Amino acid sequence: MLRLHHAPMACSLASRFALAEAGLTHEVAVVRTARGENRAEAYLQINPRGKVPALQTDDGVITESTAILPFIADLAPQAGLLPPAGSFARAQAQAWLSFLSSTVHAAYTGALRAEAFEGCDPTAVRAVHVARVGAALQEVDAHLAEQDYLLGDFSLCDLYLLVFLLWRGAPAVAGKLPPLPNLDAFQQRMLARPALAAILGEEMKLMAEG
Ligand SMILES: N[C@@H](CCC(=O)N[C@@H](CS)C(=O)NCC(=O)O)C(=O)O
Repeated sequence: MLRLHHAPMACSLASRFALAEAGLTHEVAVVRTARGENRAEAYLQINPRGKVPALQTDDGVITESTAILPFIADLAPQAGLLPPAGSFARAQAQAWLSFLSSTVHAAYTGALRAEAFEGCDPTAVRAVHVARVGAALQEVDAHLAEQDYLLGDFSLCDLYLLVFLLWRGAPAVAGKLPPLPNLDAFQQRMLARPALAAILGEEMKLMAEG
């Protein structure tokens, strides 16, 4: 049994994409962070940090995208979502997952949730972090000048990247990022994947429900 605890359009969307691309049977449990459901006792029993994603498995709960994503890839090796464990290419994949989590996601957190930085001026916090998002994405954009996907061929790293490209539409960052032509083209390539387009349709409906 695989049950993904996921908030609409949150970073957990990468895990949702990965489960679909892996072809694994799973359930999605929607956690409305906008309604505080992630702070309810029932959810804290699953992830005491009150964050999504959390993946319930037969062996227990896994938290943190950088742990969940490779776990999904390894459950479905036939899907070829990541290079084999122990290979040089796998280490490169892990480097991208770490960069996306610790640099890109962290920068977005400051940009989108500036008010959470207690004792700091939210306008200043937001400006610094929007600049960091832009710089980090420019680095990725330059990487994609020579190749279509982060590792050359499509991989799970691209699913994680896609989430952070979709976040560019958030009011706090929209129109404030530098031009990212290679990432724009990448996003279009990714959205042409039927499984991803179908999930995004569902996500839009969930977002509309609030
Ligand atoms: N390092 C964690 C970060 C998880 C995280 O920050 N999740 C956000 C959604 S993108 C969340 O659950 N926010 C709800 C909250 O903090 O109240 C991961 O990558 O899994």
